[in-house]
Amino acid sequence: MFGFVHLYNGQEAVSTGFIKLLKKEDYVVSTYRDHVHALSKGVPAREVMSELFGKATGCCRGQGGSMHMFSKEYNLLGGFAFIGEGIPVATGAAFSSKYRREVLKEPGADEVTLAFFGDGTCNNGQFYECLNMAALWKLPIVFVVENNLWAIGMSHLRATSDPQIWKKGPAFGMPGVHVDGMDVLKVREVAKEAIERARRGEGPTLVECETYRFRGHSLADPDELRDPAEKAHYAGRDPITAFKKYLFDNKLASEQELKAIDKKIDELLDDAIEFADESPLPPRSQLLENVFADPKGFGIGPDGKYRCEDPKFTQGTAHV
Ligand SMILES: Cc1ncc(C[n+]2csc(CCOP(=O)(O)OP(=O)(O)O)c2C)c(N)n1
Ligand SMILES: [Mg+2]
Repeated sequence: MFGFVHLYNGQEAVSTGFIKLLKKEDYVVSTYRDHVHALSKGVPAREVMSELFGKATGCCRGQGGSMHMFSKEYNLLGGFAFIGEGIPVATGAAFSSKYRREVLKEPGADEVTLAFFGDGTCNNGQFYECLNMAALWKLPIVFVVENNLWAIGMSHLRATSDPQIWKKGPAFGMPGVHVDGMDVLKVREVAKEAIERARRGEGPTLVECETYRFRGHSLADPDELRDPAEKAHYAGRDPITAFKKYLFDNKLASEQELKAIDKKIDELLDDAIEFADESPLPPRSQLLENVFADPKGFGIGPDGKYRCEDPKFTQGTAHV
């Protein structure tokens, strides 16, 4: 993948450690590094790959692209390119669960919402506004900060008054936890406690996961600003390699078993790529669907033709 695709390599333990504990009905809100969150939540690889290819078979029918994965079926509420934008959406989802449970008396409404975002985003106002509301109303939400130490080319240490993000939780009256975000079992332990707490109705938690991105900010970034020694240090802590070692050391899996899993993954990927490659592009008539409540009257209709006969819509003036 080339261009504005923001890879997640190095951060996998965060998505896996948290999302694999969820029920299908629980909500996940992510950023532009959303491909892995989508896969962890259960969105089929074919749909994720097709969305990356901009094809009609993608989870957003090709209209979202890499930064806007969304799935109603799996309660994945995005995929947001604007940083911080997903945090209020997640807070709203958590509010709706609480409202349905406590006001509308829907017994099954015990969903938990996870909001994933980066260290740089913690300097945005929406983060603080939402911590306040979530603590005030004891919302069933976990704020998961993926602190990879960088916001594009800005070092976290140079950009924030207090780099210990977890401390901002107690300032709003909620627990704040720091965890090694490159150790999937440690992440899972912290995640379990925070998710259960939210489900019990005891309110939100802020979790800071210390991690690192192995690639540039996006694949359009030549990644020349970070110190090679820093990159090498974190490469040595690769969460996947570390977990593999844990499995061997504790005799939980054999080399052969892991090779079989690798083979399965390769097959799954090949299938997803082939599927995406062969899928059709979205038709032109889809352009304004899901953008406005009623796309009629904008002059874009069935492919290649104007749907609306009214001259005011066909003379090049937008009447919105
Ligand atoms: C509201 C807004 N302002 C600025 C940008 C440009 N921008 C894109 S990514 C980014 C840095 C985000 O860093 P961080 O939150 O640490 O996430 P990471 O990329 O490290 O996962 C910025 C400033 C944006 N996308 N949205
Ligand atoms: Mg960052």
